Amino acid sequence: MTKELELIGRARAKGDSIAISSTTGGRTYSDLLDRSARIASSLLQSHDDLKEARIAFLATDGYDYASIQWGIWRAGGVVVPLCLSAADPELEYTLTNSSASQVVVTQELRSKLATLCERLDLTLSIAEEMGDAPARALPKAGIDRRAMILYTSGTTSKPKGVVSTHANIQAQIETLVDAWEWQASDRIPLFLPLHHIHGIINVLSCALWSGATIEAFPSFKIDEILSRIAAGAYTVFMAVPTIYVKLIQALNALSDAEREPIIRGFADLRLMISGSAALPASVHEQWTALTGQKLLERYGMTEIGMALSNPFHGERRPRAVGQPLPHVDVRLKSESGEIIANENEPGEIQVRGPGVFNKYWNLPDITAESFDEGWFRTDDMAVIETGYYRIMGRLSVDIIKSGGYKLSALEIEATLLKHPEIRECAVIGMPDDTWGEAVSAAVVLEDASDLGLEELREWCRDRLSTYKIPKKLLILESLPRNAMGKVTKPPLRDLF
Ligand code: MLC
Ligand code: AMP
Repeated sequence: MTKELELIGRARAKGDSIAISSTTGGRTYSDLLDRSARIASSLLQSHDDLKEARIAFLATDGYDYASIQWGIWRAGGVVVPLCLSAADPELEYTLTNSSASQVVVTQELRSKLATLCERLDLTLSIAEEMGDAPARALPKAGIDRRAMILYTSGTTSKPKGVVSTHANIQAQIETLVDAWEWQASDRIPLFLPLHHIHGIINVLSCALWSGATIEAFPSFKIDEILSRIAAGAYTVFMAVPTIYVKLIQALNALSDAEREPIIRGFADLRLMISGSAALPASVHEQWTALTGQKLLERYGMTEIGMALSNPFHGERRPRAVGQPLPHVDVRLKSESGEIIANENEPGEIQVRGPGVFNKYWNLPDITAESFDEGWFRTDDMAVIETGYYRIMGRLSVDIIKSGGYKLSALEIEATLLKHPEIRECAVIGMPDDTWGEAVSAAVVLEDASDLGLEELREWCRDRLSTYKIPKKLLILESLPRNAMGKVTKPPLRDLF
């Protein structure tokens, strides 16, 4: 079926309401429609339809970001959002792996991509210069068309491109709008990175779908956000556990008089959500003690959107992620391959439903292995306890969750091994009160080396995103190995 995307159609009905306010001022839904149509016309040039061409883009400002994202969609392209803190080799990998046909960037970020695009012979368009293209008729593609590729780290050393269709995205949005009772009167701050679904779907897209208002920050600017909380600027707040830890630390550092209006602001919100990593029960409880708010914890993944959620109405239980969201089927499968029918028996979470992604980009075998009779295998273990799912951890030691980012130990190891003074290495996530897990590297150095943590971190800066750079370094004579000679990671935990 070919008709206008529902996200766009819904925006038309919102006209002059403020969609996104940011440092550049308040922009209405009409502004967003107008600018994205111009960007789409500019991308199309003489073509009728981008026909799923991959267009990579990078923007700090929320309004720029949404205009470019909608512009690519309205021209019939697939969005490939880039990571703001990525290093050059990571950007190059994303651009080449997705075979992006062009890149859109805002003026302020031009220098981050100009040399790379020139080397890769990719057209680099500046968003601010795309407004003068003559308006063209825009294609109306079906919602089964592919819409987005997000890169996610996994048990392969290089990130995989998760391809979602418009129908997948729409299903992911609708389930949350329904479950969390999004309203046009909602106001939400957006400070999460916009190359992952938490920021893209749960915040940006759900808000725009609902006709709500977003206040966009270029990153997590804690002082500015706290002062807006005190001013009663929002109704809904969504963040990763690390952010709640940082908020607790910040509130505890204030005097009673400074803290009081902020606490009142938090207490007045209609909904506060945590997700993307396990929320420790202690953080959940401290937050309630400080603000009176019961955080709603939910569980999701790039490949599936959100799957499990504590209820909007009803008990929000610490350490639990609630029950399947509307239109999402969830089952647990035991190690021996049985579907678990009882409470208190752990198994792998498997998910089915319209929000589940289309495929991994150019990886047919890995895509096939990721499904079990049509159910997506998450690699996360869970158990049902008195009606609620509780996440127990991941099947793989090579996946690290730090600050809400999913990282591959294998990817970081492959980079560290390029260091001329590192002979061998093994990367693990060590428990960390603020970050959930901290990237930690055990290395065997070449004989004459006296490499230290700071020098290694500096070397990593041109090669890895900030959050992948090891926080801890352990120098060993040799790595622990099993009888087959394979490095065994669990014993390393006791050595850090
Ligand atoms: C940054 N730093 C880290 C780090 N990240 N140190 C250890 N571990 C990490 N992960 C260090 C930096 O090197 C720097 O150190 C200092 O912290 C400040 O860096 P920053 O980048 O300015 O930090 P900050 O802005 O405070 O970032 C923290 C954060 C950010 C929590 C706001 O990490 C963030 O936005 N995380 C959200 C990620 C996310 O959206 N994930 C969702 C994925 S989707 P120095 O020494 O230089 O000062 C998904 C599905 C689902 O998971 O279910 O949602
Ligand atoms: P990503 O691949 O970045 O989308 O991250 C998805 C992963 O984050 C999941 O597979 C889980 O391991 C983890 N995750 C998301 N939400 C939660 C949660 N509430 N509790 C524990 N882990 C979570």
